[in-house]
Amino acid sequence: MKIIKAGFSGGGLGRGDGSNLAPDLVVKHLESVYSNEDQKRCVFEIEELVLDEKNIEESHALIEESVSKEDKAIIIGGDHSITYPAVKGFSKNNEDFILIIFDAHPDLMDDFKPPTQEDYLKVLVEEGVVKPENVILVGLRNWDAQEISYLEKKQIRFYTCKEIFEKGIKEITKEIIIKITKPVYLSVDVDVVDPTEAIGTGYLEHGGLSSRELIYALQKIKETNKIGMCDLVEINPEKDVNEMTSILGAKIVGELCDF
Ligand SMILES: [Mn+2]
Repeated sequence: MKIIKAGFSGGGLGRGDGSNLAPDLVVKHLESVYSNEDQKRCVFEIEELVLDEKNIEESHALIEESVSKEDKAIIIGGDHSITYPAVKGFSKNNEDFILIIFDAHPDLMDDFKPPTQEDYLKVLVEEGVVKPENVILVGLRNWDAQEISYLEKKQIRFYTCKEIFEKGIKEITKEIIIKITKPVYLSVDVDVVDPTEAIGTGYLEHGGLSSRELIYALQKIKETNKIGMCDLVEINPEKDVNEMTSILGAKIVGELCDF
């Protein structure tokens, strides 16, 4: 599996500072991932992007170009703003696709220019890169009023942690898989996981998924053979304890390594 290291935190509005260090640490811990739970040996080919923290436009353009050249890859960020150029790059090769995002937040604040971690999804929808009916958000539990009204206005499907708790992750995963009729771009913001397991991130939101629930959902989505591209974002080594969140990141990448 191709790994694209996109250690960029310049779209993190200051709170993402440190997330640029995540790719090195996640890749370091991949050395301890021998085979995943599907007994697949994980072999990685690493590409490192040289990105300028002070130049969002240029860095995003490099990410977009790099992603557009790949059929399949796992992109390790970086703050969530990198999903903006990565999805744009993916959309060049996939006219119609589904965007599945695991995140505690919808990232639908009013447009900043250029896109940041708080509004990248709104910009993708507003620019028509992804159709709102093709977006699925999983794990939401903190949002601004304007984000709630935008979700309603655009009729974007979302699963809150409350709904996931009520129905159980197996049922929710089944509902998601039924909707997978096209290629998938999968984005995983590590803050979807509860801070007890993923403390190394910018926005701590209690009441999150367990790592097992996330991994189960990812494994099942992988089994559809529809994933084209995925990213893992918002791991912040500067806020981490004993590199635990980076180790979780390596676990996630390992489980996804054979899509
Ligand atoms: Mn988030």
